[in-house]
Amino acid sequence: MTPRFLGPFLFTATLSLSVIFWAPRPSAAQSGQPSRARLINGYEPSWWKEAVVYQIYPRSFQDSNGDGIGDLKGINSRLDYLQKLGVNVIWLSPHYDSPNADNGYDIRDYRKVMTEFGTMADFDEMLAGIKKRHMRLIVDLVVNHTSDEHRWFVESRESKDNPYRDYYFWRPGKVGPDGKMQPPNNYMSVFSGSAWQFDPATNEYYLHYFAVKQPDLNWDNPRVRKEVFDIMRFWLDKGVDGFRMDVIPFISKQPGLPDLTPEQKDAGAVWANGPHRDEYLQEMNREVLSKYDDMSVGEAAGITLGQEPMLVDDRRHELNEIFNFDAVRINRAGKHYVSWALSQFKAIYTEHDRVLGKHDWDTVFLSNHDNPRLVSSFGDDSEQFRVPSAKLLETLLMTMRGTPYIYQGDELGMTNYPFKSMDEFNDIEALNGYRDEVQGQHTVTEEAYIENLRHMSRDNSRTPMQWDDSPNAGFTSGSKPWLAVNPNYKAINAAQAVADPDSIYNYTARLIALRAKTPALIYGDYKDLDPQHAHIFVYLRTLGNEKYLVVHNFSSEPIAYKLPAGLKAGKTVMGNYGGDESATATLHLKGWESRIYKQ
Ligand code: TEU
Ligand code: CA
Repeated sequence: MTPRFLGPFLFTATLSLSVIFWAPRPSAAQSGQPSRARLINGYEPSWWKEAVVYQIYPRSFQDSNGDGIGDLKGINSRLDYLQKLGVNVIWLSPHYDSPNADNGYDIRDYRKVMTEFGTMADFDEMLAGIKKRHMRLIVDLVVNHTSDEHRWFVESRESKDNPYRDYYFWRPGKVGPDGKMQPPNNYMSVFSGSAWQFDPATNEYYLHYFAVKQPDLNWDNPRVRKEVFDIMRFWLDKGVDGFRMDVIPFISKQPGLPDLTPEQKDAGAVWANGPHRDEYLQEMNREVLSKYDDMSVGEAAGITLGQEPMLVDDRRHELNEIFNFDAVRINRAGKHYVSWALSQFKAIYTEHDRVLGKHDWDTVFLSNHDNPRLVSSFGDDSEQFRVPSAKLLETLLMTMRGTPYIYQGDELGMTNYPFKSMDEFNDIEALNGYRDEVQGQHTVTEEAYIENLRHMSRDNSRTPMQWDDSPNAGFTSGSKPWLAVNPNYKAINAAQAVADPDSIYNYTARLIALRAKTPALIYGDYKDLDPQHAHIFVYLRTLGNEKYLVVHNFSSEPIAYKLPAGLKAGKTVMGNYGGDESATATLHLKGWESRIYKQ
């Protein structure tokens, strides 16, 4: 029992300790506190806060040599299309040499371009093309794990005393109650099965949070951290403007790698909270990121909203922003599709507003290469409402506080794919799950498994970009794209969209232009005006006397919506149905109608 008098001292001690622990270490730059004058609504202005990011999944963007696989020359040939849309930063999913067990997220050589994607000269030409058009490029940094074909791992598995052995996590198995050898602990891979692979070469297991061909790197080994920092400098010195960092919170493993306890249901949360996570991110910032005018966005699976400031508070010198998955994952429980209520969804943004302060910055996204299509998941991809609901969702992304992300094809309202059978899938996550759950444990029928994939599979977002109504949607001049083109490409394609002033593409371009010239939509305060309404999402963005009212009807039913608290709508700025119902307290909204007013 702690002697009583110690109590208060202990209390103040821990608080002060936590303050010391929590209090960000004033960096050199910090001594020159940014003059308040320069702050906008208390925020330090930055190009990456004002940017709109466009994510390219290179395998599916544009093929230039007819082999059915997208490539860097293909991207280069479409840069005018992106410049016209008005995006400022391109995030390129992995373009590095890889055996593609997980489509590039398994890297064999960090300084070499994937053969299918082209050459380093193609990369340099693409980068130059991006810069010439006043855009920036961030590349994907996948350093929680490598490919098992990376020379470090090839060396590491040679022998227990190989100099690269400690670049990865090797452990002896343990004898189970049935006397049989079993993995070192009960970690399960994200892609089904144990997270440990036995290697007869040295009779030990190696750790892989993802696929067997994606062994985890041991960041506790300072040589590994140095290797990573050198790789980052290699690309930054080439003129790249920053990194999207793959599962970056996972880099610090739990000491001793104990079993997950029954209470630890969410392995990701355990994997994301290792003891050295912040220390290593601060070292990365000190050694590399702080030395360039760059942008760093971390994919932060396992990090709760409450923890977000620990990674993005600019006084902690770790990352600029992270992807928190609360919103994009509202429609799933584990890997299963679930329905969701708008009030739940709205509450997430109110929480983000409450938790994140002036030294923090957020991302705003509802789609990427790991999630199903935006309009199919959060809108209504029926004939009647696909266009208005896609425009509504882009309006939401461009009027929330945080850096917005567009995933390739969202600007066209591309939809989920009508998958019918397992042979149409390519994604290792879908195929491994099928092997284990349908064929292995028979815990789910084939039809039910595919039905869930129709809603959830990552392959929904990986079908080739639909450029026009020619064969294979103009994605490839070859006969067989690596993944089938969505059969609705004749109706949904870029050529049609660019030519149609009322298209989702041109509407999104106008939204991006509005945001770029409206600081209130970037740095302004956020207030949800009707959190409990089941179908209406209405909020204010305010910066000084600049006030914008944004209202969305998240249903296909028309609604005569009376604004709360005697509020009247101001002057119409934009609306996805056109029209000009302004200076009124009641708004007659069509299905999936979205409007922006200047108050
Ligand atoms: O994704 C990590 C991650 O969160 C996903 O694995 C996700 O949990 C799952 O796919 C949901 O369906 C990153 C990359 O974005 C992903 O493409 C890679 O497969 C993964 O890491 C491993 O590198
Ligand atoms: Ca190609």
